[in-house]
Parts: sequence; structure tokens; C-alpha cells
Amino acid sequence: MSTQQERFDQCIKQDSFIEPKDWMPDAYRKTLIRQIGQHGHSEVVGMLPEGNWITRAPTLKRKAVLLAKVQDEAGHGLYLYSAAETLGADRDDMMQKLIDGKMKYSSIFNYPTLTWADVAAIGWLVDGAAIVNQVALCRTSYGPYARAMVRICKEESFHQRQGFEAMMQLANGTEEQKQMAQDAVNRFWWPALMMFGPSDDNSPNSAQSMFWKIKLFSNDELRQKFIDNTVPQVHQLGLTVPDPKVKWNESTQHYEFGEINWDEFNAVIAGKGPCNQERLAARRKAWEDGQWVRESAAVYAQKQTAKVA
Ligand code: BYC
Repeated sequence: MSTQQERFDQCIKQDSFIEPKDWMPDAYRKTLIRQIGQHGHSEVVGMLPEGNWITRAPTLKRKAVLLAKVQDEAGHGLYLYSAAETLGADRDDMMQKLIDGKMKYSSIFNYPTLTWADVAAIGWLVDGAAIVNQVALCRTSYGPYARAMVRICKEESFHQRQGFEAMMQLANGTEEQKQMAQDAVNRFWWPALMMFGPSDDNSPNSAQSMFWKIKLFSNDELRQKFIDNTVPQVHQLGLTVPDPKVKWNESTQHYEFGEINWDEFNAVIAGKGPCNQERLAARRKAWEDGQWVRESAAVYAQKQTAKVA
């Protein structure tokens, strides 16, 4: 075994961070670029379903909060693309792969936001699921990814709380508003569980990623944690979980739950979800419309460099 490999293995074993200039196996680099790139794309595509409601937010306060949240998601995308660049990834290439359907983004953003309650449900359930996954990633083995996660988690916590508060207002509102809240939970509950990825026995990347401590907990462990956190919140809102099998198990100290529709999950990640085409078309248009901005910025940067030289 090479000294470089030994040093890398030692670093992983001791829970130290691997930094951009450190030697790392090619497959470790490739896995990180895949995961961080997809994570960045999820943040950026994730702006679309919520952005859809900025002009229709019910009050000025809700509009201001939603604007700030969507802007935060753009920022998360930027930290993540920057982290991927430290591994040698090229941002234009990642973007091209996203719009060509060659790189994935989170399945959850392929579902439509039909009512205002869906925006509340995204804040509460989707950001809630994201936090469970991302808090674990604050100790992931690659330094720049872990550090990006610390700030992202702080912002996601605010997002989750505002989503819960918006949901609480609906759940305690008129009968119609309460029904709207329940309908959003019914439609977003299962897709939120799918965010954690396939079950452990069907997750091709998990074993290696856990060995390298890129992932510290398995998909099923994190999904269970989210369910244990969230079921009491649904009850607190006076709503119901759309799964008749949800039941507290005293001996395991966890909630039991029903079977996830993996056919639906596989269809969505294969590009056949309700909004996949619409999401990619929106990203493609934004990329093409922004061409002149990228060109101008590049010319400006060249001029600045020439001045310094
Ligand atoms: N959606 O072997 P597996 C947010 C893919 S955004 C789509 O378990 P892995 C927010 C997976 O990529 C939060 N694809 O993979 C933003 C793999 O395909 P490839 C986003 C999925 O990587 C705006 C294949 O299925 N969070 O918070 O070990 C507003 C097999 O899976 C999904 C992150 O990205 C999925 N749900 O584990 C509001 C967190 N699940 O690449 C909120 C970082 C799996 O082999 N990522 N796939 O073709 C991770 O923690 C891991 O990548 C995953 C999957 C747990 C998602």
C-alpha cells in the first residue's frame, strides 16, 4: 500500500478531515463530486416549487420570509458548487449535466406546489428531512463539504421552523385551511420519506460511502430518525399521518411505518415524476438566459487581471 493511501486511511480512521490538497483515491473524489454536485443541484432546483409562490404569498410577512428562504437556497447551491470545485469539478460541466438529465437532484422537487399549504409543508417536512441528513454531514470526512453543511444547517433550521409555524397557522385556521394543511401533508409525507434514498439493502453507494465516512448514517437510519422526530409534530398540529401503519413501538422506541412506494421513487429519479420536465426546462432556460452574464463577467475578470499584470 502506498504511503499516500496509508495516510488517507489513517485520516479517515481518526475522523480527521480530508482537505482539497490532500491525496485521495480517485473513487473517493468521484463519489464526492457526484454527491456534492447532486446536492448543489437539489438546492438550486429546489428554488423552483417555492419560487412559484413568491408572487402569491398570502401576506407581506410571508412573502418577505419566502423571498429570503429561496435566496438562502441559492446560496446553499453556491457553497456546494464551490465545494465540488475544490475537488476539480467544473461548474459549467455540472450545470450542463444537470440540464442534459445526466446528473440527479433530489426527487422531492419533482412534485408540484398546488396550494400555499404546500409551501408550508416544504419548509416543515422537506427542510426538516434535509436537516436530519445534513446535520450528519457536518462531520462528513471531506472538510469543505462538512464546513458548508454547518452554515447550511443553521439556515435550514430557520426554514423548518418557519414552515412549521405557517403550517400551525393553517391547521388552527378555518376548516378549509385545516383541510388544505392535511392535503399538503398527505401529498408530501411519502415523497419526504423518499428523500433519504433507497432502503439500505438497495443502496449501491452506501457501503463504500460509509467506509469512507462520507455518509455517517445509512439511508434507513436517517429516515427512521426523521419519522421519529416528525410524527409527534403532525399530531401536535392536530393532523394525521397518511400512513395507517404508523405506530409507536415501545420496545424499539421507534415509530413503525408502512411500505414506501419504491416504484414511484424509481420512476421519479429516472426522470418520470410529475414535474421533472418542467424543472429541467426552467433550469435550461435560466442557463441560456444567463449566457451573456457569464460572458460579461469573464471579460471583466480578464480585464481586471490584465490591469494587475
Ligand atoms: N433523489 O446508493 P444511494 C434541500 C440516487 S435539498 C434523487 O443510496 P447515495 C432543500 C443516488 O444519487 C436536499 N436521487 O446513493 C433545497 C444514486 O444515484 P447515482 C438534498 C436519489 O448517494 C431547497 C441512487 O439513487 N440533500 O434540502 O449513497 C429547498 C442510489 O442511491 C435520491 C442532499 O442531496 C433522491 N432522494 O445516497 C428546501 C444530501 N436518493 O448518483 C430544501 C446529500 C438516492 O448513483 N446527499 N438517489 O446515479 C446524500 O446524503 C446522499 O446522496 C443520498 C443518497 C442519501 C441522497
